[in-house]
Amino acid sequence: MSSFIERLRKGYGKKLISLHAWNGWIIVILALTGLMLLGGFWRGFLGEGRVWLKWLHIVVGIASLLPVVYYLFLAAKHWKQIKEKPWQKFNVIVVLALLAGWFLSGVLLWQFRLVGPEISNAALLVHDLLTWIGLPYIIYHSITRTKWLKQPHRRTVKPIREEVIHPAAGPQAVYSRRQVIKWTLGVGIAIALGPSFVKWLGGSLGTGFGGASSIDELVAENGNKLLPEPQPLPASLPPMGGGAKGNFRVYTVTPIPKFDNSNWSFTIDGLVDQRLQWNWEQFVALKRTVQVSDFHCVTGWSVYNNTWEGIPLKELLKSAGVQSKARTVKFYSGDDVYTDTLTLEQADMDDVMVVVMHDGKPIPSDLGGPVKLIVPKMYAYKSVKWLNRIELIEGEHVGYWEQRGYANDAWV
Ligand SMILES: Nc1nc2c(c(=O)[nH]1)N[C@H]1C(S)=C(S)[C@@H](COP(=O)(O)O)O[C@H]1N2
Ligand SMILES: [Mo]
Repeated sequence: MSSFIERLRKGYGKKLISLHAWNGWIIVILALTGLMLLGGFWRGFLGEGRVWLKWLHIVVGIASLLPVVYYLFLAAKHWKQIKEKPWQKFNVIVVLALLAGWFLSGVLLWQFRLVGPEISNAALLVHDLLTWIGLPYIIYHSITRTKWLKQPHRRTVKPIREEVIHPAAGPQAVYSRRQVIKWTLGVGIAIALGPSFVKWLGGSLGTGFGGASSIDELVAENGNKLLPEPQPLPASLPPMGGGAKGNFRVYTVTPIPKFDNSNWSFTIDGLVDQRLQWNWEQFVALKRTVQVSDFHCVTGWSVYNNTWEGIPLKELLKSAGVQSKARTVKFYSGDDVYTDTLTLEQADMDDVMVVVMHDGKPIPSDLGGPVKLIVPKMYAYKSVKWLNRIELIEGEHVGYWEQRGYANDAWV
């Protein structure tokens, strides 16, 4: 073992440099794939590619452990070498802490089924938070470390003239210009990323476990115009569950559809005794009930204690009369793309609901309003947004995310 370490330490300088480069590339790949997985824009654009991207992110994430382990062999010597350089020491500690934090929270996210929604939810928060801190830090670090900044003699604009004019102030002038560039960069990165960071922070932490102002924001920006507005039952307002905890991330694979009374309807058809269709005025008049349940997305976030008001799926199916040939309930979204299914047995669960209100307010267009499905015992990709048609079919159908690799039985 010790001879192995000795061999490692030979040519140590070169090794450190290539280690640094490897680590840099790994971080670049993880940052790009991670940001694409996060972004709503890419989510729609990628479709099936998203599943592959997620695997790439996970595999490279695991591989990121290798340079760290390799570094640990060289660490003692490196540490001695930078004894007098507090900033370099600080940098090594920051980078190692970031990598460790990303790695651990990443493993928990990867194993979300094993650890359950509460832990994976926390892991997602940590993973995102580290990204918001770590990425600007690493971008800053990598830019300020380029040769251009480190070796003033390579610059095209040389400080020679300053030296000629103010010989004594020569070296200082070089230093201060470098400082200026660094500061400009730092401030630039902060300005570029700051607002999104604050928004994220507000969404995830500040309001996430207190009031729910960002749901309120989405309600205020509701793109649908459907009248009359549904009137909440007493159990809905004030919400029986005391108000949702957490915030929804707006997920969609299409542009967000907008509805008004002229283009919205709701249909139950297929293998039913009686095909049913409602316009909005008729649909809001249907008898509703209220339930409190949690909403879990398979990517790791959850919203707890939602007070949903709507029509139990069971009741809708009963009123249409399901024929004995039917095996599968197929749900269609008004985005004309997204579909999903439940078996008739699953559709018979009491808490599967076609909802029109959340915490006593209409469901905003961003969150799938005016009407969406909720299946509390399953991951939220079953919760079809902009639900406008239920078809009973004999065979099977593979839903949008199921076609792209998610499990057909989405039990939490
Ligand atoms: N029509 C439609 N429904 C959908 C989706 C979608 O992209 N389109 N995404 C699903 C997924 S994966 C989740 S987590 C939830 C997200 O609901 P939200 O956007 O209201 O937070 O909607 C589900 N229903
Ligand atoms: Mo999801």
